[in-house]
Amino acid sequence: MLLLLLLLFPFSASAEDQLNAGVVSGIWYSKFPFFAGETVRIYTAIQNNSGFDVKGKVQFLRNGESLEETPFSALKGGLVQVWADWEATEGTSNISARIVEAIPPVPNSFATAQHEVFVDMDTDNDNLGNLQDLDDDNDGLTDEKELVLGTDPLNPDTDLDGIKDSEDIIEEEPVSPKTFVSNIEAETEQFIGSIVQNLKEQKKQVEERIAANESQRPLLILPGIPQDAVPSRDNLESLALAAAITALGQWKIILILLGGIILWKLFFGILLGGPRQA
Ligand SMILES: [Ca+2]
Ligand SMILES: [Ca+2]
Ligand SMILES: [Ca+2]
Ligand SMILES: [Ca+2]
Repeated sequence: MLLLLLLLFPFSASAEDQLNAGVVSGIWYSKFPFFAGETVRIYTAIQNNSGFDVKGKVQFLRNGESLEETPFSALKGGLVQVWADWEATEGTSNISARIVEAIPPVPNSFATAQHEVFVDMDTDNDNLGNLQDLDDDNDGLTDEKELVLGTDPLNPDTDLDGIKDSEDIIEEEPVSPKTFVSNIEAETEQFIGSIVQNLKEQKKQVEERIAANESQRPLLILPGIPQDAVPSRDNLESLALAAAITALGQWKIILILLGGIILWKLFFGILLGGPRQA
């Protein structure tokens, strides 16, 4: 590593009035890639090619804001690593390290190293950032499918019922046109069958009711009346009249009617006083 850092060292000679020391051309991390929320260590190194020992601090910055200041002491001719820890945030960050408060002072042109890094989220912690991961929440449904279904691609259990999204969603098998037609036919057949069954039941009930009426007819038979002449059980007035006619006989009716006429004539004759004499 040290040899590599020496190769990276940005300067081998400098003007006599400048201190020949500074950060190497680079920033590196304790792991890569890393994801948002993870704590990573940011490294840089200071090469001191001067004839003096150099002390000071390295200020680590993210997007121009200070993260940490780390003291260092670089012996003449030596190389030291300096680091700071950073809890990575999502997005693009410009990480830089610069020597401050150095004794003796380090030229500004040698004092700074920087690196731009993009930090992705890894929602399901499978070491594959969400940009590359097809199933960010590892619930068995791809992000694309979740967008169609309306579930949350960053939450394996969108409705918080303890069942992951892929098991909550029952995927319907696509229905072929042939199956679709068969289903329609079966449903139509079932519908017509239920209508026919219903009509059969109604017919049976009507027949039972007729049979019940037939069985009750003997109860209504009156003297002299043929069974066929009984119009219905409910028509009691007709039954009573028919029974009376049969019981008296037609000749008795005629006699009664004649008697009635005679009585009528007699009654009106007395009442009116008979024919008047002149
Ligand atoms: Ca992932
Ligand atoms: Ca998913
Ligand atoms: Ca989900
Ligand atoms: Ca669920």
